[in-house]
Amino acid sequence: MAGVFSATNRPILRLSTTVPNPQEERLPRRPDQLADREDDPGTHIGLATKTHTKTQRPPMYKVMLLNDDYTPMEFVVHILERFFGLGHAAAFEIMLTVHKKGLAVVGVFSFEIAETKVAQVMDFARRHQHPLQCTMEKE
Ligand code: TYC
Repeated sequence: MAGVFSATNRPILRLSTTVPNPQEERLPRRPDQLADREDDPGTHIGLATKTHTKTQRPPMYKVMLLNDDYTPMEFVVHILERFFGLGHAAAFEIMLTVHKKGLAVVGVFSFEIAETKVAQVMDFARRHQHPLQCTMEKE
């Protein structure tokens, strides 16, 4: 099968093409297919076609928080609750993962949403004079 596939074998790139279909070409035509040109009534028969429609999924972006030695833990928890809609327990857990491992993915979004989250976090941290870093990366 043609196309581009992800590791899970789900199609990630689908193409839309219209190609002649020899099987359909031999089928009887519907009346509306016999004459399809206003200036040449009854003389033009259209080529039967089969359309292969393949859909393309938009790329997704991981938003990550990076650890540092200065930003207070409660501030990071607050960011995760406020901008990523996490409950307190989940926010605390992710904050601890960042603290221990150096970084963690806090969500996966479309490009525009990811860009907005990064900007919101960076702006909020800067306004509170914390060096917290938030970045995004194509999945
Ligand atoms: N390491 C920070 C501290 O000990 C806490 C922290 C966690 C900072 C996550 C940034 O993304 C971060 N106060």
